[in-house]
Amino acid sequence: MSAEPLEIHLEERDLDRSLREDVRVGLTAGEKWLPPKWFYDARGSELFEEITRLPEYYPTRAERAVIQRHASRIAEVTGAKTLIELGSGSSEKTRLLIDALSGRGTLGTFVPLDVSVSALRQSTAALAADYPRLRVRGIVGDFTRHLDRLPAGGRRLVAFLGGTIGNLMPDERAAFLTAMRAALETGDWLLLGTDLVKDPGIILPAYDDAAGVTAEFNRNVLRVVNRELGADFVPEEFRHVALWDAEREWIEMRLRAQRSMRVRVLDLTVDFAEGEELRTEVSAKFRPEGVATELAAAGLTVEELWTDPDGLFGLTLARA
Ligand code: AVJ
Repeated sequence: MSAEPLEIHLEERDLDRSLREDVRVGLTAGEKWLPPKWFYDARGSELFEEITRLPEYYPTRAERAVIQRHASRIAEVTGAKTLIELGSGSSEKTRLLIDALSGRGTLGTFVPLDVSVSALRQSTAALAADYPRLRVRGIVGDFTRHLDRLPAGGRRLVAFLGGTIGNLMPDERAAFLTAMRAALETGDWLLLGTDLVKDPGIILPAYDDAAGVTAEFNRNVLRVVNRELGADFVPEEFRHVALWDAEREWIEMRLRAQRSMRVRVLDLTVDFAEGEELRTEVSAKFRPEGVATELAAAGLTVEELWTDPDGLFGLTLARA
């Protein structure tokens, strides 16, 4: 089967409207910020794929190792007929789940959901080619807004991998998990990947690699704003900064203005003092007991919580 046409729940003009809103709110705030979802245009999605192959970026390899080890158990416990993946990107690691669920003969449909049309086009075409008997229904959407549009019925397993949940702020995370529970039927499953708290000496290089790929990924958000909204950021004049917040146990990525700058965007004039920083991402790290508490607070029951052999990354299977 070839992939079905993408179902679009985020039209160009919704995207444009929410980017404008985010830019207006974030760049006029006392401490300037932009949400991380705007990294992922075609170039940003490619840069992220490149990050996943860097020696310093352990999360992707660690998560793949946990999934590999427990995929057959996940297939056995869930018996899922429909696998939904939120923020699916390339869906590379998800192939392990597709293989395990297909091996048990239960899986009929795979539904990747992502904001990036380019990433979805590629992943759905590749999956449809490699899994001719699988129905592949890509959805262009935002996992913080479109959980009510997921296909209904039939023993569903929702995978939210990569530690992407860590990109939500704590209040957004709680709202997301509650919305997730509401979107599921009792008996459906959630498979959640979370990066774990560990020595910052391991975490920091993952967000500040020697080859400078993460720095380019970070600056890409300025290129997106320039292109989409006609802004005049000079990305090269911003330095990539990654820092570990020990209290909140999260990584922040920021862009530091190397000189004072005036940027025009929309009808705004945005001034940066020399050294002023724009926060572009929070990537929270978790403790296993914290994951369980947050899931329980949303009405989800933990069935299993696994980590990779090095204890770097967590994978939780929870039941609605
Ligand atoms: C894919 C969102 C989980 O937070 O680690 C990689 C994105 N940012 N390097 C992460 C990211 C900087 C990544 N997530």
